[in-house]
Amino acid sequence: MAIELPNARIITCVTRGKKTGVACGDYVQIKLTEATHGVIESVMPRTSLLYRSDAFREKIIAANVTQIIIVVAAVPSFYEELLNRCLIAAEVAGTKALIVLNKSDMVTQTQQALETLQLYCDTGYALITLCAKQDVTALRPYLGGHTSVLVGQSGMGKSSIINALLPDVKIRTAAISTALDSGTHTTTAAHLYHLDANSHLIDSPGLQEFGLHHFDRAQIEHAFIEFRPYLGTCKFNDCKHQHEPGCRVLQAVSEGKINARRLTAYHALAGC
Ligand SMILES: Nc1nc2c(ncn2[C@@H]2O[C@H](COP(=O)(O)OP(=O)(O)O)[C@@H](O)[C@H]2O)c(=O)[nH]1
Ligand SMILES: [Mg+2]
Ligand SMILES: [Zn+2]
Repeated sequence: MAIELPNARIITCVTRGKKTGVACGDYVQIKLTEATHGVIESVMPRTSLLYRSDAFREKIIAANVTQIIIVVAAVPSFYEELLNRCLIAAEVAGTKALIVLNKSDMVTQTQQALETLQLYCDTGYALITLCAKQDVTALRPYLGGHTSVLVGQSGMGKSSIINALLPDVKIRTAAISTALDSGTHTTTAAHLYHLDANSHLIDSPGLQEFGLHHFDRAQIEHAFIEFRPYLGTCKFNDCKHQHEPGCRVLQAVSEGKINARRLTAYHALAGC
């Protein structure tokens, strides 16, 4: 894998033996074997780790990020469940979350997508709308001092946004149709780019799913930020907020303080 040295030179390194688990964004200690090659000796402690998992395996998305930028677009349509999963992962990882609705040039569809996304603004998440093909200045104020990872389904425009921010980089982008036939232009591995000395961007491969098997119910519950004032106040300690008497979360839903769509999303994610 490619490792950047403190002098900005990029060399190729291998991991020792079977030791894997090095992620994009990691700081590593290496031993040079040749001028342009080395061996990764160890991974430095991480300040954050974003990963997904299903029942069988875990996949690291990025390490040491401070902000997760979830890129959605009206075309091709985005999965709201995936958006919720990304937000949960950001909360558990302790990073900021920003939602970017790209392809605002598709005016009518964007309007509809904004109606769906209003719920997330009401919940407290920052949302910006932009067109990677025309203008990404709306995003710039959010990037300073952060290591941001762009996540989302394929075809939403993650690579296009990074290209617009860093015109010298020219990452290849792909229409969804070509991406599906053994495509050569989709992002297949995460890659870190420097915006300036203190701000970095990680482009990640498209996500079709975002398994959260590694989180328990309490973590997921706390990651629904608007639930927090009510957690621990239900009549039953192990309340699943379904039909239990004395459930303060259900009460908050009936009072319009929590949106029912988020409670449904919670039940789907927590498997209850
Ligand atoms: N109409 C429109 N298309 C865009 C925009 N941004 C990206 N695209 C197109 O969407 C497709 C997917 O873009 P890409 O950056 O590869 O998406 P990624 O898979 O999320 O990295 C490409 O065909 C882009 O040209 C935009 O703002 N408007
Ligand atoms: Mg891409
Ligand atoms: Zn409850």
